[in-house]
Amino acid sequence: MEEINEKGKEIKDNENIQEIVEQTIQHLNNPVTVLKPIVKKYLSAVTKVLNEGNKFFFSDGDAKVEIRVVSDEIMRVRLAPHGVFLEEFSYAVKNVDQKVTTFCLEEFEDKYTISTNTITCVVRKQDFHISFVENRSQMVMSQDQAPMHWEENVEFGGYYVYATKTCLPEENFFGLGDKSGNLNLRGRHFQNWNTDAYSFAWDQDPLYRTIPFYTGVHDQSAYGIFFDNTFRSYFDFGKEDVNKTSFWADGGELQYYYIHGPHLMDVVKRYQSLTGTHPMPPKWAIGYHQCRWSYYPESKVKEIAEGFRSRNIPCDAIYLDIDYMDGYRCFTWNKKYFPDPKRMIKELSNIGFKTVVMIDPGIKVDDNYWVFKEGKENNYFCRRSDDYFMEGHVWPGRCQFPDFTNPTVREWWGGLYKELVDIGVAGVWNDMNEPAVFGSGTFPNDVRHNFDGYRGSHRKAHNIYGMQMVRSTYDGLKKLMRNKRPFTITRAGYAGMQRYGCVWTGDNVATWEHLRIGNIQCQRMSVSGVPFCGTDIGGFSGEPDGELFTRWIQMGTFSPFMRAHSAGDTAEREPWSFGEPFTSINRKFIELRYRLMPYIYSVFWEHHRYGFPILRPMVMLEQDKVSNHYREDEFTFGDKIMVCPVLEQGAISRIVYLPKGKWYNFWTQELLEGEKEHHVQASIEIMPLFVRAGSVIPEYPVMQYVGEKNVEEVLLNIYYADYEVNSFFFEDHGDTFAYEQDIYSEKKFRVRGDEKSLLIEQTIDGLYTPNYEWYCYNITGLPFTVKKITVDEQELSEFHMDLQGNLRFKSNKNFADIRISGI
Ligand code: MIG
Repeated sequence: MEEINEKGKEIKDNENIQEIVEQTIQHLNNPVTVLKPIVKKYLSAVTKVLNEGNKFFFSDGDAKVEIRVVSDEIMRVRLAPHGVFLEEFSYAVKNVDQKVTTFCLEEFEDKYTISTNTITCVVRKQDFHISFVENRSQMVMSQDQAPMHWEENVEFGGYYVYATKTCLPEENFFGLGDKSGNLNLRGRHFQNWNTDAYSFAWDQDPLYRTIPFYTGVHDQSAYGIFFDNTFRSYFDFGKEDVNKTSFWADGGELQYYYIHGPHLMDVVKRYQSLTGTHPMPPKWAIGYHQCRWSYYPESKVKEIAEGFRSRNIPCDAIYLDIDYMDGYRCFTWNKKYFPDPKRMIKELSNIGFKTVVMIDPGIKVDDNYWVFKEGKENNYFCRRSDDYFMEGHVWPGRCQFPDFTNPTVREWWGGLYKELVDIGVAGVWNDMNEPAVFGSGTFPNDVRHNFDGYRGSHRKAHNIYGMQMVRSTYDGLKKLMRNKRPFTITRAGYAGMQRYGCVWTGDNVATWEHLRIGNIQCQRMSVSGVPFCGTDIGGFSGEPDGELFTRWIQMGTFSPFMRAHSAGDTAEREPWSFGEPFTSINRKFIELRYRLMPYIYSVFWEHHRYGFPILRPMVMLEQDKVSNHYREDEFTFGDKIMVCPVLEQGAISRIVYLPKGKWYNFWTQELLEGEKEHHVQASIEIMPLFVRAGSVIPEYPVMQYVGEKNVEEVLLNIYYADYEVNSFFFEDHGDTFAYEQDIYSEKKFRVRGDEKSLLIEQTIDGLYTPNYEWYCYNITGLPFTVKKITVDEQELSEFHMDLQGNLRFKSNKNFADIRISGI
């Protein structure tokens, strides 16, 4: 039999023995080195198959493989090296079993097949190779290059587990969440181990989060693999060997989901159906936020808040970083800086500011500190394998750390927010939850975790720790705030984290390169199931100049999470810190964010309800063109607005590629053809933006914060197209969970134009009625002179063309169809 050693090269049995002998000799000479077995065991021929409902068990006599039909398009593969599967448990997956229409097992001479309506899983008898085939085209989407394999872990028990798939010559890869290099992952190797990566660099790996989900695109078709394993994991996309895509982990089960496309969008939506979507955020959370390490004392916080109001720059939230606490003790206040936090928060709220505070996992070892005392008495802190507490130094000094993988601890921690909620804190920011420890970086491997009753060392719990912390925060706030939507932000996380909070990309740097990195990171997070993401606008460390800051504000206007943040040792970093012309440009873009609020909010709904990503990179818009697999600058926000951030110092124009269809230049209203590149204006007042022809973009009046004004009429910006386009417009309370009971208004617009007319149809769903009565229309690009407008068959007498040549009129918001006809 042939074996494959660590480096993936094939070796014969006797060579293998030779290596073991050599290692043993080395070990005897130097007993300090750990003897690590190098023998990988591979599945051999299939000898048996058994079926139980939607699960199929294949065996080679010893090892077992379970293939489970999750839905018509998703199947799950699990490996048990000696036939015993681990108990079913996942922090990431909400529903393993979805709706399947039919499936069946068939046996052939050389293989077994399990088919649904859409896909077929093929298990080759002779060598246990598993592949997935699309029924319609008979195309092999993903196939084993070697049988699944494993290696015993003599130190901790369990196995190192490996899967190796074929990497096709023209195949490209996307996803994996938190990576800082090119969007396309092909030719690179990655590792997942949540890491506090202060001032991380281009392509530095690993970073803060673990999302072991990737998508592959070849032959114009896409599929995804979700390797649900919380141990340190690795991915190799044709780097080690151009013909192989591999993923493996330092422990746990080899368990992965094959997720079918054929469109990338379908893969991502199906991945979200497994791991969940982001709940609707409170509307203020998608406004502009101002943060710094740290604004203190109280007078400084107020000066900043008032600074926004006096300059008429919209802002919804101000953040308190660690210095608001008493000696960095979580859930306490430094009374010298903040003598009466309740009053301050109230005063901030009077001028439209929400207060968000930071909470870290490290709890100061201090017997006079109630949080420490409660945690200690109840045995809530993590312990080492020899039973001593896990201790490490963080901001407060010597600390112990709650075991957030214990449901009782999560419940306790969630309740600790009571006082903060009572005094009016609106959101919580969880930092340092990789977990980060000064000096050592993180916990040692032997720390024990409850792991929701399934037990594990830190090797297994490390990558999940941050997500369980923000989960506890989110659930706690949700209870304390009754029916109000919590706002939480986390630095670390794992697949499924989107159910509990939004994320920022961590400690970036004020450089042009980091603007580019951030642009890619947000897009990548978006196609990895974590769409509510943003960068520290301006860069956390280092000093941006006015130009860089303004370019970052422009890009940030189209980051799902829009927050400026900076380290304490840098110069002031508010939108007005750089003088003119920057202040005015920054104001104009932040205002644009608020004007587009109803559109942005609707895109969040499309994500929450239907699983669409918020940012969509070019490859997702046009995966059939291989050149798009390498485009990573431009993306759409939702499916209507194309965003082309300016990433170069001194740029006054740039080349943009527009996908299929027709697009209006947002600034000039010029109509441009898609499927080609254009050279467009991009001086400092402009970041190129394009609107898909046929779109309806709802707009609110500029507000200084969400809810400042009653919306009296909604402006509908409609862009003529000579084809049909659908648009969404979602509204609801903006801060409650009533949408779960259908208390919302979901409008669909269908716009269809021809040479002489434009038809706009509206359907309305849901049980919520907005307060305003009127829509105003701003119709761009009509190719004819308007003769007549009818609203639900009634002729409208008042309409006019404005200075830009746009058609303007008003109607009742409940119209069903509007016909504009011309000559
Ligand atoms: O060790 O709380 O990424 O956003 O301002 C640094 C202080 C701790 C790291 C976070 C950053 C935050 C800072 N924190």
